[in-house]
Amino acid sequence: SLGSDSAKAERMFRLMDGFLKNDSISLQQDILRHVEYTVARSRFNFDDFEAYQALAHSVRDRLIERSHDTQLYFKRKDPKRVYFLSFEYLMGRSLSNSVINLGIRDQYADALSQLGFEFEVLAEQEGDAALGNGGLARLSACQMDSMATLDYPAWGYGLRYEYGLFRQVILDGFQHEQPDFWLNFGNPWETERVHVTYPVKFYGVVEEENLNGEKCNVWIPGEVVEAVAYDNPIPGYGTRNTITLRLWAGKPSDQHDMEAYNTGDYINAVVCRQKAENISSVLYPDDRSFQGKELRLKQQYFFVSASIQDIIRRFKEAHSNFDEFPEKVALQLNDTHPSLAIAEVMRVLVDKEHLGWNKAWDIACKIFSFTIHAVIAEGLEKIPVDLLGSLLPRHLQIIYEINFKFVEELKKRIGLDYNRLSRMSIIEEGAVKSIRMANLAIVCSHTVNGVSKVHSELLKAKLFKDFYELWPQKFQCKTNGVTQRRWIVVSNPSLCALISKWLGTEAWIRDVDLLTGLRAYAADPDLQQEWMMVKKVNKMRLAEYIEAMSGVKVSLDAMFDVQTKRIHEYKRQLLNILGIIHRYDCIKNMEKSQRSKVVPRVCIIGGKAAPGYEIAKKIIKLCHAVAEKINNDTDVGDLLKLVFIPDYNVSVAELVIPGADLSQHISTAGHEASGTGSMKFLMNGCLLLATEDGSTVEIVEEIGADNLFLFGAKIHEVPKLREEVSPKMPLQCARVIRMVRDGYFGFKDYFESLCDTVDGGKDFYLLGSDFQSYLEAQAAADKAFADPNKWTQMSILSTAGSGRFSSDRTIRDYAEKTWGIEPCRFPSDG
Ligand code: GL9
Repeated sequence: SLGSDSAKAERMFRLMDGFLKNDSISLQQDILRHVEYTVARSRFNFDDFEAYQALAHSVRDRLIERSHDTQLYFKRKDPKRVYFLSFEYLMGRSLSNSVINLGIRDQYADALSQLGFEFEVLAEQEGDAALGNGGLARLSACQMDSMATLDYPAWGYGLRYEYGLFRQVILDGFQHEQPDFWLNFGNPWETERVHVTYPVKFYGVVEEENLNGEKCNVWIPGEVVEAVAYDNPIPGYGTRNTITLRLWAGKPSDQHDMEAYNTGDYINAVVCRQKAENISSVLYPDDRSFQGKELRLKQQYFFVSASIQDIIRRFKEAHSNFDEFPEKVALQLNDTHPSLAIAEVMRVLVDKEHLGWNKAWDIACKIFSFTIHAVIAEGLEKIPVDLLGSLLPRHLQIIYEINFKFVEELKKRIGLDYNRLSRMSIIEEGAVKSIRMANLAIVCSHTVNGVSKVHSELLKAKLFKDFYELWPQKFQCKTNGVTQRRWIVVSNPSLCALISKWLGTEAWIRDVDLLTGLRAYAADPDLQQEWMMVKKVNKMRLAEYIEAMSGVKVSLDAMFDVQTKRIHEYKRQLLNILGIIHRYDCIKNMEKSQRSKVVPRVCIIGGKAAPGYEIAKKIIKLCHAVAEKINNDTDVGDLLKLVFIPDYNVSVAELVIPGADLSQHISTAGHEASGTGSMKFLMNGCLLLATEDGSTVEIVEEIGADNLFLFGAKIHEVPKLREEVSPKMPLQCARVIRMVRDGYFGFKDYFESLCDTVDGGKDFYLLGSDFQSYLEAQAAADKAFADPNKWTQMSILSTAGSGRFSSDRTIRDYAEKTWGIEPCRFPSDG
């Protein structure tokens, strides 16, 4: 009958089937409809930004439809799902990536041009979603793209910060931070799910109660904040699958309002509402340095609690027995930030589901896996016990209990080796008693992953040696990767077309190993010609940007030499700048007749310094001071330019990376866990100048040491070099530091402490001892660049060897070896 559910569904299906069409006229109508009814501008009068908004909404419609289909399909198939918990995501812009993954970029470009707009121009209207600091956060974004593309039943969970990573503004060469209120003009990509909300509790006390003769713990909170879900669709490429990144925002809890009504304090109730929203309001801009701040801990728990409630709700919709939980759920901890999830899962299973400790622990140990992104112990989070105890009293009890049982077990295994027991304990005794979040994560996780081969080895040999000896089987390696969809297809369309032309297929966009097919043509003069043309076009685009940002005109014949990443002493932007001063000094002291032999360079540096990181800020200032001197020296002209690109972020990277000839990844060996920027440059045929650190070691394995410029101390040599009482300071290095100290670039006093880090007797990051070898690598790069065919061949071989560094490979590895999940592909090819 007409009233039956299935008939209704059938009718609705027919009404909506083919509702969204992708031919040019339909797309034009669709965009205009959104101009008129969503953006509420007249279709006869709207500007580029409004056109972007309408366009974005039209794309969003298509994403929503696919995401519904995907979720319904997952629900029907009920596969094991992976839940990716990350505190940070650097998604960047969504428009181009979405239409490319949907496979309708050209159709949209055509429709827009019929309306008198240019796709590229509208795409520039979009601001970045910068809900993260750096490598770790961008990695999460790349991995989401791969999970969607490879059809894995996955969810991403995170926080919807209202203020993303600060905007970097340079005044007089100094970094200033400005708030990034990125939601100011609305965000067409997200959907607020007003009905997907969960209460998150804080503070209060734990009371023991009697439940059917059994003791149980009841947490009576002092504050409750509501978490509301914002869903961001992540479309896969070449599949209809579209997964969800669910970000939580703080919302006032109605419960609280009720209390206020009772007490009659209306004004205070309203003020409280505001306070709740603050939880998710701002991203902490300090990468890697942990300071036990209460708000940060609150954010972590807020995010974890809402996510776990959501995951358990979804599980319970289809299952009633928690024995099945590990067959249906994998929880991935992206670094220590979400590791409170362990205590939270235990709390829910024990206190709310009344499972009994051992059973609950058994389940927890089967679902968690942990990836660590740090190299040194100082990078690991420690939460002061007092702080945790006041904010989350029940969780502190649970962590103590976990630790007690773990240490008891451990004593049985290793005896009473108190040094080792105290090193491995989840609780650190000391001036400030704290919880070692990494230890908690390792104890509970079935798998602990490093992010490159050398990093994984370091974890086993140093950072977590004790744990490795106890549980060798837990430790694995998942070398990072980046998505070729964003880093070639979106950001370098001409290279994308060239690759597809020579491989005779676009299949490499999903099956990246096919890139090795380029090796066969690396010496082909025709490919080399076309390859050089593509690079030239990208350099032109970058040169225009540089001129617009800094007023510096650069020559396209020069080698574009790029170092863009967060500013850190260990990443050694200072080594780069000292090398540039040396180059400048050499040119100045050269016979005029010799200058024609110099390979011209444009040195490009970009990156943000954490607001409280003084030395990093001085490095930025030094870069500007040196640039000022060099760029205004007519004696030097086009032989050398130095530019700092302000406010480096994902969309700036999309412009910079394709235009780079050479890029620098020059961390002191043993300090970069992986590094992922290098992989993006590699994909774009940029040659690397690098130390044998992090993932570079594997890049060398893949493309061969002849195709990049390696230098510097190796990981095993570093400790010894550090021990040398007064580190070798080569004359050339001493000389350039002297120039800075003497005020050659001004700001003499200001740079003093910066110079001290190198020649103050410590030189912890070994700039001095690596200097000579750095200059040699630079000279080798110059020499190679002077031979364009040779250079181009190396460039082609770089791209050809970049396939192993696709996040598709990383994610497949995780799915098979860590999460135990399988693809679940919506049956359609559209
Ligand atoms: C990092 C490592 O330092 C990088 O070497 C690594 O490539 C990425 C991704 O695994 O993770 N760990 C870390 O804390 N950050 C990293 O980049 N920092 C930021 O994300 C700012």
